[in-house]
Amino acid sequence: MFEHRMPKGFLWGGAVAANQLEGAWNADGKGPSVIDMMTAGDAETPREITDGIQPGKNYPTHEAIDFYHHYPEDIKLMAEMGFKCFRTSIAWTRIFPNGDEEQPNEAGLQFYDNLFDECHKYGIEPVVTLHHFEMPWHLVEKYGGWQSRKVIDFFTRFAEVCFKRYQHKVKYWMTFNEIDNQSAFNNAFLMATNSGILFKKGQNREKTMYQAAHYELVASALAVKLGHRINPDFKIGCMINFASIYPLTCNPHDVLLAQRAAQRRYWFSDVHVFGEYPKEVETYLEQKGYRPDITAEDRVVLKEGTVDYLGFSYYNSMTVSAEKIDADHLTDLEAVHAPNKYLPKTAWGWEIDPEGLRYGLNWLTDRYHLPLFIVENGMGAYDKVEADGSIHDDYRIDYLKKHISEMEKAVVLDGVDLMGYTPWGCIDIVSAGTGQMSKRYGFIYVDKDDDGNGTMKRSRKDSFFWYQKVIESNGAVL
Ligand code: P53
Repeated sequence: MFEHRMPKGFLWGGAVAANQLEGAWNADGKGPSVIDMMTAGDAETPREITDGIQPGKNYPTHEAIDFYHHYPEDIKLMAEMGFKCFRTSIAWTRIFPNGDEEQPNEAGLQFYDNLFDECHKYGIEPVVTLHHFEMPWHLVEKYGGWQSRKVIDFFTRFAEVCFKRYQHKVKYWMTFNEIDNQSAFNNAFLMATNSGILFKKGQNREKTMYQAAHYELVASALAVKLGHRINPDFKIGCMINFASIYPLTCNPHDVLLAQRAAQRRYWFSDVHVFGEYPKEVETYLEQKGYRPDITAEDRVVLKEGTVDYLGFSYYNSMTVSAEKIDADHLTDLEAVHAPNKYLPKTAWGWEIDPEGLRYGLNWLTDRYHLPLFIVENGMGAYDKVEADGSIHDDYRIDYLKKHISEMEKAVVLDGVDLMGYTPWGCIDIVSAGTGQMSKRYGFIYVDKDDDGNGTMKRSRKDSFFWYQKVIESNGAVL
């Protein structure tokens, strides 16, 4: 046991992304985004990315939970839980429906004014991601997504409009959500959501990924510079999908591979934080003969636009084995993933590892020496509604309790500088990975099923009342 001292002003809250909850996918001038082209899948079936909207198919983001029209009610429920902050994203396509316009769409800007005002009514601080799997479809089609350097200009224009418009309403920003997902460059879903890239047959996926990621990193650095000029009080972070990486055994082959896997996955945040590419990646690109378009001017921009904090999601750890592929032959991280026999799994096969969060908080602190922000954590689960309407989600409470406890040890016992904690999907939303409604993360239940049926009625799960006490006690009562 340890004396409980979470810092005053710790940002307890919850997180979502525009595309997964707003719905209203073509309302008030909004254009379609890449994820609006994705059908619903399930635990076994991947989402299909269709070329344009096809009649008769189920596109779950189109309506989602219709937060666009329900936000006053939903923010009120979050306030009832005691939220200090609310993380969401600004859908690029509400502001620039095609992405390459000169002038923004006023109706889209007005929506986020209303939303942020609603948050402030309850003393809830908005935490805003600019790029969360929502690239305008037009940019995907016309420019090949982030394969084109031109997209840097479109994105920075979008960022500038948002920074100027909301400079007195939003202080905490993040540029790119989970930018490192694309280290798994063979995964079509992750390449589409991260970078708006649909591969052509025979295309070198790895090479393409390094180029696109470079343009994103430059765009992010330019946005950081712009943001700080507009309001020096802004805190602008990067955002990575973090998994603690473990060697399967203490065989040095496994240990070396684990180190290499971390180098291949965390170089994105190295560039965000240090403003330069790590040696290992430069050397790898050289060896592969990829020679991405990285100009001397880009390198200056990267140095000038380093981030203020590091935001990350934490769902699981990742164990790697060198049995088939060793450190010198590593390309795709998914190919070296090995099951960890010490860890239980969710119904979707995600390994549950609370201590990995404490390990990760320390690891990231050692590597980056920056304030950290846990902007996603949680477990997808099927919920059962009882006859009286109650939902006894003790499995969710158990998962979160264990993770918060490890988080608190990292802060109190290990001295980690942590800004806040926003568990994922604080209200039930569309799953990004599967497109399901039934993969639920929320404290707030939404009555809607995978086929789109339901009343959309919101209700409080047991975890709602539990999290309310956690926040009220600043994390002392778990
Ligand atoms: P879902 C995996 C696959 C897709 C998105 O994921 C992911 C991950 C994380 O390992 O990233 C984040 O909905 C993402 C959210 C997403 C959340 O994880 O597939 O930032 O948009 O909803 C949870 O269960």
